[in-house]
Amino acid sequence: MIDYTEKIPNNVDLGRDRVLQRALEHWQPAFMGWWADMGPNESQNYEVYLRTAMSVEPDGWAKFGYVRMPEYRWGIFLQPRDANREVNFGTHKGTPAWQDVPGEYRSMLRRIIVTQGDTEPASVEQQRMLGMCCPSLYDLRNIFQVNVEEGRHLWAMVYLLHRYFGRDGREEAEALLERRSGDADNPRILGAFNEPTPDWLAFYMFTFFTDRDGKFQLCALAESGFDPLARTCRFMLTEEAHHMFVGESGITRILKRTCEVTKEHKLENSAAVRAMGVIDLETMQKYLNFHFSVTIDLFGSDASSNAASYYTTGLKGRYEETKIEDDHMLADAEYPVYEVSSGKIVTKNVPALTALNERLRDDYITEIQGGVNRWNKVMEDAGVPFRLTLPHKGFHRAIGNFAGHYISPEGEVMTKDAWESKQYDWMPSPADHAFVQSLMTGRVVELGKFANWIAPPVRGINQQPLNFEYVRFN
Ligand code: BYC
Ligand code: FE
Ligand code: FE
Repeated sequence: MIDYTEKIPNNVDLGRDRVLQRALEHWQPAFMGWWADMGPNESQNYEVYLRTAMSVEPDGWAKFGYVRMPEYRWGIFLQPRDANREVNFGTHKGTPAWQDVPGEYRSMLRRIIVTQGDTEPASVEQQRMLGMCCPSLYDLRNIFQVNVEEGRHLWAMVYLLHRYFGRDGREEAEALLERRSGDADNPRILGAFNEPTPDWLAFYMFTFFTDRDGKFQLCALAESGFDPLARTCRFMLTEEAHHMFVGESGITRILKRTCEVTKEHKLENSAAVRAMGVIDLETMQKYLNFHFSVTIDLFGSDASSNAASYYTTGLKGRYEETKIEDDHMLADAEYPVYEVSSGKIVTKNVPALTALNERLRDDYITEIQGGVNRWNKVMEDAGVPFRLTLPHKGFHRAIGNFAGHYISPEGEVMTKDAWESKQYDWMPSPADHAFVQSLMTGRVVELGKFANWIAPPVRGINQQPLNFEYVRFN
């Protein structure tokens, strides 16, 4: 008999909750089976220098030490409760925050939690082969850190399903371990989580762009009137910062290396850059275009009655809801959305309530633009004229008002044929993927060594040196 309170660090008084313990006794072995099948490939015996959340205190949520990943302690942590917290928006604004699921919103709430939960194991599945071609031990440790924490985020949602949703919650928790990223018959719920993450450039782009969708969605759910969801998401956000750091700094390091080699050898075109075994900036732009476009689809339709209901019912707020100065009801407010009309992109004001997905997407894009500006500093400092840009919001969209339209990165409305004939100027072609893959055929694991195509980071993890043994292979 496993002692789950011992095995699962938690601040939910797990030891006294018999119903929850019984539910976890069934789910935990299934999770371990899923990790063995779908977690990082061939990693079961590695000892990895990981941080583990042991409590929600500032000194407790990042304990560092060597861990075999199957023995990682996936804990259940909620931000401590504020007894005075209220529902801060929608028709229940001003009433005490719910400690239990409001019966009339049960299925809506379950669906939000399932959608959030589904993305977490999906990303682990997408990344599972990348350890085999890591550019350094430092990077290998970072991807494993991201993977175990996404596993913990799955635990966080499964806790809510088990604790608050009874039998159908348990069924949903099982289904979260059964869907598979990219599977033809039983795929993950949201589009971007069924795309392959075939190489480390894609991984860094994913953690910069797609984990940041995670941040914005978690921020919106951290405003929820359902207090256990809000507190769970608040704590998840502490881990999300590192995932986005891995992505942003990973891209920064690739750009830095490419600029160094370009300047040193006075290279004049991307073929010459590639010949030196580093990634040309045109390819960086194509990857950016792809990851940006599939990620902004994750925010849902520009006009969504689901989003309106989530808000009026008090289940899902806006980004930084309580810092916004308005009525928090959006009774008469409007918000501009784009639309394609007679071959042109036009804006149109719609009720702000239905445009909440679009608003969150816009908040997200503002933050993304800041990151792209920081990347461009690398080229500026190196004296390389190339600059990365975000494509138009309508480029390569499958969800919302732009779906079914063919928009160039500059925002022109095109015919399908014209767009398709240009798509590999804008997004990675099979040949581009093959080139990136050719740089990543084996792993770089000598202490302190980094692959040729990426610069070392500025500093190590937890003040360890760059030549620290971040992973022991055994
Ligand atoms: N792909 O009314 P609409 C993270 C569906 S990432 C496929 O606009 P709604 C992480 C939609 O479900 C954060 N289907 O949708 C990152 C709906 O289906 P039904 C994840 C899509 O509900 C990295 C229909 O289309 N968390 O944590 O307003 C690593 C109509 O759409 C997509 C959340 O997403 C799509 N992209 O908005 C690890 C938060 N988009 O009703 C982790 C919870 C829409 O026709 N989810 N559809 O069956 C939500 O709040 C909402 O479900 C969404 C969609 C914002 C995603
Ligand atoms: Fe996550
Ligand atoms: Fe994440």
